[in-house]
Amino acid sequence: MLRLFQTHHIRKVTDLEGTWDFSIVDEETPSVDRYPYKLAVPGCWEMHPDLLTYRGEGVYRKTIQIERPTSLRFEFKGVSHTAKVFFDGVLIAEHYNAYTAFTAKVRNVSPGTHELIVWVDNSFGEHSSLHIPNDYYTYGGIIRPAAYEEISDLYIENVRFTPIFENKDWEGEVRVAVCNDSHQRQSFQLKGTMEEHSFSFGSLELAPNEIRIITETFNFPGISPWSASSPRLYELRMELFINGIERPVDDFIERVGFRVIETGDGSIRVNGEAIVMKGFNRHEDHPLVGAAFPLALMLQDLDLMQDMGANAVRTSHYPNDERFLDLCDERGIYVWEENHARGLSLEQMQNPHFIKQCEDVNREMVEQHASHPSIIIWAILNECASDTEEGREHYRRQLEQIRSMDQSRPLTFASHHRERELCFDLADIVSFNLYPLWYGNEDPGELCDTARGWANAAGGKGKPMIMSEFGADGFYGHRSPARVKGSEERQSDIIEQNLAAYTSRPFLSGMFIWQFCDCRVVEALGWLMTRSCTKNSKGIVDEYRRPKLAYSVVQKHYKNRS
Ligand code: ADA
Repeated sequence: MLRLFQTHHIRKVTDLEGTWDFSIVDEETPSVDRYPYKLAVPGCWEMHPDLLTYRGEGVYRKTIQIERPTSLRFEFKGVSHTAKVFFDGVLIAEHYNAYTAFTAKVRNVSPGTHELIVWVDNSFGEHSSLHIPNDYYTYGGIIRPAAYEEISDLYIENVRFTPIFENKDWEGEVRVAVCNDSHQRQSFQLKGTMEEHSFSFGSLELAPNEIRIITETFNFPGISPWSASSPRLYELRMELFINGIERPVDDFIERVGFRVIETGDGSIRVNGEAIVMKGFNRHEDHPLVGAAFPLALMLQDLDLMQDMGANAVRTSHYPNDERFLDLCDERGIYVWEENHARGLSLEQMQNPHFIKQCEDVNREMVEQHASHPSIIIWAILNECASDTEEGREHYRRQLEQIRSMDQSRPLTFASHHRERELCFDLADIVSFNLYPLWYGNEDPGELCDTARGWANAAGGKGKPMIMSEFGADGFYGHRSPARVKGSEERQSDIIEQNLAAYTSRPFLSGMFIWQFCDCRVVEALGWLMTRSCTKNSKGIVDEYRRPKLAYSVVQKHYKNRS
C-alpha cells in the first residue's frame, strides 16, 4: 500500500509487494540468467545472510498477469539508490535517489503474462553525489512500496492542495495535472468533492499527447482547521468526466488539512499561533528491516516519540516514506522535511552530477509531498559548504528552486558553521547543529545565546531560530558510576543540560535531539574511531528501540514532567 488511505476508487491499483526473484550482478555474474534469491519487496537486500554488506548492482524480477487490454502506470516509492525499470525487456524508467518516488507508463498492454525487471545499484562513486559513504547507511533494494495502476487514455497524474486563509475564511488552491495519452483531442470536465463541498473546473480540452496542469482556488467555508491538538484531515476527491459519458472515467484522492504557516518577529506561527517544536531527528533505520519500514515499525517510532512528549520530527537527511508523513498528518506531528544531503564539503558539491541530482530531489520532494499538512518546513543541504561563496550559490539556487514551487512554507537549512555561516540571509528560519558538552565543552545555554548573536549578525535578525541538532553518544547498556563519555549516564546528563537550556529560551522556535534511534553507518575510514560498532549511538533509544537512561530525561522536558 503506497499511502494510508485509498487513492482511487475507479482506477484499479495492484500492489507489487511480495517476494521477487533476485540476483546480484558482479564480475562473476555479469549477465543474469538465474535468480538464486527470493527477496521481499519492499525490503533491503542486506537482510539476507549472503548480502549483509553487499554494495553494488542487483536485479529484481517479477511477472505480472494482465487480464484485459489496458495501459499501465507504475509507481515506485523508493529504490536505493539508482533504478532502471524494464517492462518485457524495454527500458521504461531510470531514476537516481533512494528517497523520492518515480513513475513509468506503458501504453497498450495486451492481456497475458509480462515481465518486470528492476535493476538496482547502490554503489558509491562519482556517478552518485548524494549517496556517498556517510554517517548513516545507504541500503540496497526496492526499499519502499511499489504498485501499478490500469489507466485510461485520459487520466489524472496528480493532485496538489494548498490551503489559504483569506478574509477570515478558508480557501484552497487545487492543482491537478491531467494527461491525454491518446492521439485525439479530448473534451472533459474535472469535478471535485471534499465532504459536503463540491466544486468544478468547468469544461476543458486537451490536445493529443498533452499534459496540462490546471489550477484554481475554491472556497471551503466552515471547515475545521488542522492543528497539532486537533489534526483534522479531509479527503479531496477529483473526478474526471468525458463529455457524453455519465460516470467518471478516472479519479484521484488526496488527503489534506487546512493550516497556514507564517514566520516573522522571531516566531513560527501555525494558524496564527506561535509554536515551539520539541522533536527528534530520525533516520529510517532498523536492524530488522534496514530502511524498508513496515507500518508497524513506523507506528512504534511515533508512539515512542510521542510517549516522550515530542510534537515534531526532522526527516534527517532525506525525504521520508510517504506513509510516515501520512501518520504525522493523522497525529498532528510537525514535520521538518529536508532534501537529501549530509555533510558535503565544497569539493563534494563540485561533483559534476551534484546540481542536477539536487534539483531532481528538490523537485520530487515538493511535488510529491506538498499536500501534507504536517510538513511545515522545507530544508536543504544539512551541514554542507554554506560557509563558502561557491557553496552559497548552491544554497541560493536550491532555496529559490523550492520557493518557486511552494510559497506556503518557510525554508531553512541546518548549519554547523557558527559565526562563519554565510547563508542565513537566504533562509526564513536560522537553524544550528551544535553539540555542546559532546564535541566541545561549552555551556549549552550560553552557546545558544551566542548562536542567536551570530545569526543576528549574519542576516538572520528577526528570523525564528531552531536548535536543529544536539546530543551525545550513549552506548546501550554501558553504565558507569563515573559517568564517563559514552555511558548512558553521561548521555542523559548532556541531554538534560541541553534541554534545560533550550526549553527555557523563549527566542527558540524548536529543538531537535540528535537522534531518535541509533543507526547503522557506512564502514569507511575516518569513522571507525568515533563510530564504534559502525553505529551512530546518539539515539535516545537504541537501534532495537530499547530506551536508554536519557528517555525519561526527554520525557521530563518535553512533557514537563518532573
Ligand atoms: C552532524 C550530522 C548528523 C550526525 C551528527 C553526529 O551534525 O548532521 O548527521 O552525523 O553530526 O552524530 O555527529
